[in-house]
Amino acid sequence: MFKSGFVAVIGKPNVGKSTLINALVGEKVAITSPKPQTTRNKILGIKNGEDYQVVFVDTPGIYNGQSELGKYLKKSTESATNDVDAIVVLLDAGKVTKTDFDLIAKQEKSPVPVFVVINKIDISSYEKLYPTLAKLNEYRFVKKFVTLSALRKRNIDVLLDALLDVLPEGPEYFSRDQYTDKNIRFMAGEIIREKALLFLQEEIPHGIAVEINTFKELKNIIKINADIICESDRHKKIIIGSNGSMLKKIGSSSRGEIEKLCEKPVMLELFVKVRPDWKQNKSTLAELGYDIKQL
Ligand SMILES: Nc1nc2c(ncn2[C@@H]2O[C@H](COP(=O)(O)OP(=O)(O)OP(=O)(O)O)[C@@H](O)[C@H]2O)c(=O)[nH]1
Ligand SMILES: [Mg+2]
Repeated sequence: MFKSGFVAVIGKPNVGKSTLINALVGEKVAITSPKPQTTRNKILGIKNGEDYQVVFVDTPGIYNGQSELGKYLKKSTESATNDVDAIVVLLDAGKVTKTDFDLIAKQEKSPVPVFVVINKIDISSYEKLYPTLAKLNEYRFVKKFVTLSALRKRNIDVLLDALLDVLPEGPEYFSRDQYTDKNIRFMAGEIIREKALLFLQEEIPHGIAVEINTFKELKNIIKINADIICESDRHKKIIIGSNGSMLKKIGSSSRGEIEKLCEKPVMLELFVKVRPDWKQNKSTLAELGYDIKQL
């Protein structure tokens, strides 16, 4: 019997949803960063086994921002739990709060099995976790609780096996050599955003977006021209850095990773542009890949 299905992974920002999906799939499907609100799109990560195909749906962290971008993120997360075969609510072992309990409680009416997964056990002790686990036990509708470390890849199989237990018999939704629904052009933009998130400090990362202007795959090289979009001249100056040092750092580390992904040399031209209202303007958002109408 061939089993398949969709599994949505939801949770607060920064709990490790993207890290977990990368670990489950065994490939880098989604970018990750120590800063919250890293993921902005629904991204599919496909895990192919001999007799199964599990399609994981990565989602933006639960967020109540009032900007048009905030509305897009919220809708993205909410729509991700429609038409799936199982839901994973992910928690950070060291930072369980009322928001997590509310999110779990909200799944009670879900028609599909709900799993609660406690991540980052590598940096938390079981003693500290006891009160949380005791409280979680009150949610009788939860199919199974799993504790794991997505980063250290501990107990990942336990979760996968539990999910396979509940998945129905089904078709191959994607070809077996495919591990994500996104193309290289999208991934390139995300990699640039990941490096910017990594190197930039404070409020700037949340105010940036990346637009790929051209992506030309030639025989021996890939030529990419991209803009980092930011909200003010002050941010632009910081992103460029003194003598262009910050932009160079973001560019060269992005280029290295895109080259690894494409197995080809990459020529990356990176610019910084100011668009003060990009988070509020629906048509700009759509151009940047955050089109609420497509959700
Ligand atoms: N120590 C530890 N860190 C982890 C673990 N899993 C994820 N992290 C770290 O937590 C941070 C956030 O991880 P992400 O995977 O980006 O979190 P996310 O839930 O996808 O975040 P958003 O996309 O912003 O909602 C990163 O710095 C990860 O390296 C883990 O098991 N242990
Ligand atoms: Mg994420």
